[in-house]
Amino acid sequence: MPFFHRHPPCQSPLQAVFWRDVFLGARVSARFEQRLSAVADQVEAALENLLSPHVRSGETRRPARLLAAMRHAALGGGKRLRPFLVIETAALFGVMPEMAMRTACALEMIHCYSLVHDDLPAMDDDDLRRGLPTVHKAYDEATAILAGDALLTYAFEVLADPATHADPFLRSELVRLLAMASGLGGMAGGQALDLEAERAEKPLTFDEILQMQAMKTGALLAHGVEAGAILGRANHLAMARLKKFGALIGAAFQVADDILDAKSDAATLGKRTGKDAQRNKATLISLMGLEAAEKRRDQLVDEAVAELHALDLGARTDVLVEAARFVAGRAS
Ligand code: GRG
Repeated sequence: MPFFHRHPPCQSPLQAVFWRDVFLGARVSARFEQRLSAVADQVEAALENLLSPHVRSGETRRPARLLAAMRHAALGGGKRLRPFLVIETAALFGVMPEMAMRTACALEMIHCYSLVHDDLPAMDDDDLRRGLPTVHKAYDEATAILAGDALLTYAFEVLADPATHADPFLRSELVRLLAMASGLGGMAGGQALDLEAERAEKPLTFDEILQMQAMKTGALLAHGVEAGAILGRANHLAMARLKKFGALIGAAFQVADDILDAKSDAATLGKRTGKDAQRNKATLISLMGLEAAEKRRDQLVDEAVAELHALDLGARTDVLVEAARFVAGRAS
């Protein structure tokens, strides 16, 4: 019986519907469904704690409207895929979920900030996100900018805090690599290339699209795997394979996203769809067609899974194998 028909009592009917829609069509086991939604619940609780109204040591005040906008952005929604990758990659090396949770939350806060800023009128100008009004609609533009800024900076504060890990060198690696994944040569840089391309006369080439997508969305997903491997103190060989795995699922995620944008509807996705075609945007679909894009997505997943099998960790990698399949087959 699929998981959404026997969800735990703590889950509201609305949450059950959310998860049912998320898993529609994904070729993953009920065990994986349960694991992803259980981790999402743990991430929600940890974020709730980090974004509580209680003033922390070193702070003088938590401005109520700004905090409410940050909570709107970060709580009560999302698949929590990036934190899941941190936690499950760390688990390969015996790291308990609670030891990876702050790192996972820091990454999710960066993701949430990027969604808030991406939805702003100066960028994608969207009204709907995760089935709710976007932050600038629910509050106002200035508050949305500040909420994004504060989530971004809070992520690094959380990582740098000794509560995240006892080893200061490991913490500084987490900070450095998250900054690289989200900054100039990562997500923000990829977003800039995407915006430039929209205004350019010539459409992006195939290779340029791949590079832009690897930076804009791939880098943060790949960082989830990388951060988990760092927490697990993976050796060089395992690290290299896991980084390759992360890059491949990042690429598969983006192709899947383009396919969803072309095929799905706003009610299922909880955000506006058909944007790429409306803007005449160069995507892999516009260059290769839908069928070839679907084939490429599946190839990327197969290559990603091969990297995991080469790690030789046996059944321990099963969850990540399913995560790769889920990334490609998700319905929202
Ligand atoms: C504003 C610096 C800056 C960057 C924005 C990530 C991004 C760059 C823009 C988001 C636009 C977008 C919708 C891209 C498609 C891929 C994507 C990030 C989808 C949303 O991620 P999910 O499916 O969302 O993991 P949930 O809601 O489940 O967390």
